[in-house]
Amino acid sequence: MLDVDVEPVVSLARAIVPSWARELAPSVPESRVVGLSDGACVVLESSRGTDAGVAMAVVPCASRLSPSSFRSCVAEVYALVREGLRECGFASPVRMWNFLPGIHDCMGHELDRYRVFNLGRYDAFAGWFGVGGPEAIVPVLPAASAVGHQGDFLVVTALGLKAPGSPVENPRQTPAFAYSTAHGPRPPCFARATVAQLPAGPRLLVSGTASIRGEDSVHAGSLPRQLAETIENIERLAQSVLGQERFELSGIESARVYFPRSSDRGLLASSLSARLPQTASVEFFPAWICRRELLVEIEATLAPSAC
Ligand code: 3EB
Repeated sequence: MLDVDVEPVVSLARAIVPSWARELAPSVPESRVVGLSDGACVVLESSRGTDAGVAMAVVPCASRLSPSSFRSCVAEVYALVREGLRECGFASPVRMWNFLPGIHDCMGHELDRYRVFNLGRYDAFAGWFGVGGPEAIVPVLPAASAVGHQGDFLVVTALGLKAPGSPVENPRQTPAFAYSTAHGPRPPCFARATVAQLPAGPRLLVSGTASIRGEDSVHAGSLPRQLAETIENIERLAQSVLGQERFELSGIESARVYFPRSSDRGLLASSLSARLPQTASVEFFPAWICRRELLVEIEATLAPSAC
């Protein structure tokens, strides 16, 4: 049984996995509480379906942890989520969602909580895939989103399948795992997208995508230009998929739009209804983006176009 105080946090955390992913793993969740090495505790939940599993870790009060404790907490949580997927029988993470408390809070010299998160996530991936550094990590990186929310808890969730996806990078952007130290001492470990075999067929799972060219944020202060840049990034990424299937913007089935300024919602909704297919289900999700200047981040799932 879960502590009564933890239950509301866990129910909030469940909404972080988009409905398309939750529907792939509809079983009643199994939960347990595990202690972390620095005294924090984590609620682990897993659910499964015939083709996929979802694992979720929630760390209540994670915003109270010191930088070194938060770093080791993230690394341990990643290991536990991976173990959760293995136990479900779906060991390959293809898509992850990370929700951080106080994402922009300063935790030390040039280190905000997102950068400390990246240190812990890097430790975890280096541990999962050997000590070979980025070369060993890259072929198996899942697609991801990492945003900031209002709560004080950390949530890390993963969608797992039997087989790994095929990672895709965007020629307009530096791969995130190859960012320079201008964006933190360790880079964010995720693929720009991955092609995963879902029960409905192959799907391009596009990571959170923002107005970044190379590794630099562009169009600071202009939502319309950031939105145009973001869509262009998704379009070029879709066109970069090698292999049997072809992907284009018109194949978007679902999208989630993260935005930090609530007053932008109307403009986002009207601009996107003109750019995205009418059949796409689009969810607007208030959240902070990992860099303060970014005003929008969009993730999406795409079906291949008929060829
Ligand atoms: C970026 O570098 C900034 O850290 O997992 C998008 C998707 C972003 C995932 C992550 C960060 C992450 O593209 C936004």
